[in-house]
Amino acid sequence: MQISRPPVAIIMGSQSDWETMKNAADTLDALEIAYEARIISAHRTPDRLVSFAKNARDEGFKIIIAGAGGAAHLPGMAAAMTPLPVFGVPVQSKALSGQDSLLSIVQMPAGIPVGTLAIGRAGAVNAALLAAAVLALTDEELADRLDTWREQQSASVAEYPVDK
Ligand code: RP5
Repeated sequence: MQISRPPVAIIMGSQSDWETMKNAADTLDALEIAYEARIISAHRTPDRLVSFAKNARDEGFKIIIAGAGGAAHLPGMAAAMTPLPVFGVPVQSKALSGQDSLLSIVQMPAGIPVGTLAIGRAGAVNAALLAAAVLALTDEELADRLDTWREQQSASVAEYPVDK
């Protein structure tokens, strides 16, 4: 039987990454985009990674958001094994504040792209928004929801600062 997955997979290297990656999930929720979130460690569960990445497209996923910290090989290794777009989120590490995660994810050799976002929450939110923008190319109702989300964001920014 063919498994039908939601359009977005959010994968992360550890339970400890969920606090960051939940921001991607919350953003997808706000845009009514279905997703599946999974813990897949490039280092601790390599077989799980191979199985996931090699089958992701056939199972129906369209976009992968991959978050990891430290020696963050997960996004790059996933991208090596799937033609789906992979957006990488560097999780803020304790030792090096996420600089290690960022450099591990962003410096992919030519030929295997990972769209790399900012460290931490901003990167997770923006990965979800990029996923939404890609899916909206072929989904007019989602395009409308994304337009509304952006309009609401603009409307929420006060024009003048106030003393607090
Ligand atoms: C990475 O190591 C994970 O993505 C996580 O950010 C980091 C620490 O993992 P844990 O020791 O919390 O499992 O692989």
